[in-house]
Parts: sequence; C-alpha cells; structure tokens
Amino acid sequence: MRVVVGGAVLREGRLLAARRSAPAELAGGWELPGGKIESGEDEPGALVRELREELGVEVRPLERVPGEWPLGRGHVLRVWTAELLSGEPEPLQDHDALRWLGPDDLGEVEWLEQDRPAVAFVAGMLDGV
Ligand code: 9L3
Ligand code: MG
Repeated sequence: MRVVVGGAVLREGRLLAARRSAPAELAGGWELPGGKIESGEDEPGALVRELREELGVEVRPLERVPGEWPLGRGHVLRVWTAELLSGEPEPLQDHDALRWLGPDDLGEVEWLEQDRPAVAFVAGMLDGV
C-alpha cells in the first residue's frame, strides 16, 4: 500500500482548498494538496516537501486526521492538519486555483470524493483555529 498524504492547512478559521489541473480525470476537482510519500520519508516529511513543491510554502504538520481512504491502484489517502510557517500559497504545480474556505464555504467547491471525509472532520475544527 502506498500512502498519499494530504494537508489540511488551517489559518484563521479557514481551510486551504486546491483545484487540481492534472491528471485529466481529476482536473477541476478540489483537494487537500499533497502527494505520494517517497522512500525514506515519513508522512509529515512528505507533506512538507509536497507543499513546498506545489504551493511554495513552508508548513508544520500538526496531527493526523483519524482514518484513511482508498484511492485505488494500491494507494491510500491520509491527511494531516498543518499550519503555515511562511509564504503565501500559489498554484505552482498540479493546481490552477486556490481558496481559503471558512466553515460556511466548504460546500462551495466540488471536493474529490476521496477527500470528503477528511474535509468533514476538519470542518469541525475550524472554529478553534
Ligand atoms: N489524491 C487525492 N486526494 C488528495 C491528494 C493529495 C491526492 N488530497 C489522489 C490523486 C492522485 C493520487 O492521489 O490520484 C496521487 O496524488 P498526487 O501525487 O498526484 O498529488
Ligand atoms: Mg499532489
């Protein structure tokens, strides 16, 4: 099983959502940005690298969202909450739009099916961050 780690980046009561531009079958869907763990990495380390590459930011992973969700082809999605340490996210790679969503806005974007349970869990945390 290969792990894909997604980041629930939280700031001032809002969650960062990223719209995928690739691959074609996922383009237009919104996700918690991240990607596959590479050999030798742990989950937080992979998330830090992925968000640096994809968004140009430095983050600190905080905690695992309970659960994991199958992605098909031997991959599983795990999600960590994270805080921004520096930089302003930009869609540098694999995304063409970003949004910071508050608790009332989370339903405004078409989340990838696989990300929905984690988004629902994190929704309950937004009042506290
Ligand atoms: N995926 C699903 N939800 C996410 C992420 C980061 C990734 N929050 C799926 C999309 C791809 C696979 O995992 O099929 C690998 O992701 P990536 O490395 O292309 O970002
Ligand atoms: Mg990715």
